[in-house]
Amino acid sequence: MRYLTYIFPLVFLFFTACGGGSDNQNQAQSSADTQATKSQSSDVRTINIIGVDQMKYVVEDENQQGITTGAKVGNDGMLKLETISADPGDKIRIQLTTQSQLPASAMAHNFILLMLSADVDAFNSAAIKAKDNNYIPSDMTDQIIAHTNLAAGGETVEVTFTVPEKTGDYPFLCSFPGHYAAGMEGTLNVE
Ligand SMILES: [Cu+2]
Repeated sequence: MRYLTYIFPLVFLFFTACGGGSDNQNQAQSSADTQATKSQSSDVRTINIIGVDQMKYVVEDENQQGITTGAKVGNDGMLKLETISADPGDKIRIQLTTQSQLPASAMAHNFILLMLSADVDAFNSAAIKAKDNNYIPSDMTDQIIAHTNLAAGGETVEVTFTVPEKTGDYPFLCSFPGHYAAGMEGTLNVE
């Protein structure tokens, strides 16, 4: 009987090794996605973003639904995230991972989505002084639609929100000091 312990992992290995090529896997994945969309109208679209030491939001997969990208950042071929497009009422989950070897005090990122009417420069200036509140200015929270916590190197944070009904270009930024000025920002285009 004790040999079963060794046989089961081998059987697993066998099936894994016989799995189809990556094309087949992608097809299976996309059809699974379609089915999920059909069966659940309240589906949440997840967008994976990486925060890098160059103080930019970048993406590993530029083919994620509804995003546009710009210049290459760093040597890993990752592209700067420029915009996220969404329909009013969409549910979006932002997952932000920080890639850094630096300590949290020197390098961390967040994702803050502001109202259409927000003054981004003023918000950012206030945020820099709000270190004790993780760079969220407590007297300007009425300008925030959604935000993550800070993610230090190796950490992932996320926030899920419903896209506003009013169309327009909503600004988002990282409020860690210096990052917005360095280009860690973009827009959510609601159309
Ligand atoms: Cu940042």
